[in-house]
Amino acid sequence: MLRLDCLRAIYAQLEQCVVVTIMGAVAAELQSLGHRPNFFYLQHAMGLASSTGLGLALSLPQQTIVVFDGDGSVLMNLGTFSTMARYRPRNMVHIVFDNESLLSVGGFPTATATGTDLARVAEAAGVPRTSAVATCETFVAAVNNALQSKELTVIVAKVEASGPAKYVTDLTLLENRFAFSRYLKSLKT
Ligand SMILES: Cc1ncc(C[n+]2csc(CCOP(=O)(O)OP(=O)(O)O)c2C)c(N)n1
Repeated sequence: MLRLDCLRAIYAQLEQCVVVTIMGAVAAELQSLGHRPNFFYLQHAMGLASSTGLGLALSLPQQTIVVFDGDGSVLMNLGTFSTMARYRPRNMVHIVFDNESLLSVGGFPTATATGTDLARVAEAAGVPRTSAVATCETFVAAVNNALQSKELTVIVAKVEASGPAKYVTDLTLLENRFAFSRYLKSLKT
């Protein structure tokens, strides 16, 4: 399964959500489908996309927050699942694209390549809804279920370790940050 195909399959639904991604390949892929003011590509702070999403979910309870993460990033901040489960926002879907590697910086293998199961880690941390998917159809179904369930959900999607040739977006962090901030302020909360 290709991450780009997954993103393409749910892209239309993201219009109604507040979206945070990690830096690198996934940010470039999402932006290649078309940037929207409700998309924030978190740069540099590896591992903290879900923490950013959690803060947004708690402060914007009327919005649905979707976080696109990577296995390497989650492994740098594994405690995030416990913190998410502790606060248990009903409006947050955390999608981890697990390509078993640090693709954006050369493709070094991560611990998910040798047995760490992030969906089970999330479940053991107390996240109420978790799923592991490996096909585009099951991915779309899992996302639709999560959006309808109104319950904190972690979806771990096994994807191929391949992505765009260029991993940079053509938006600078500051430009994205200010536009996203204005978008958030425009929301009726
Ligand atoms: C604290 C920190 N360490 C290292 C980096 C460099 N870095 C940027 S992207 C990345 C890999 C991210 O891996 P993963 O989350 O699995 O996503 P993928 O690149 O595979 O899509 C690394 C190590 C960083 N930005 N911040």
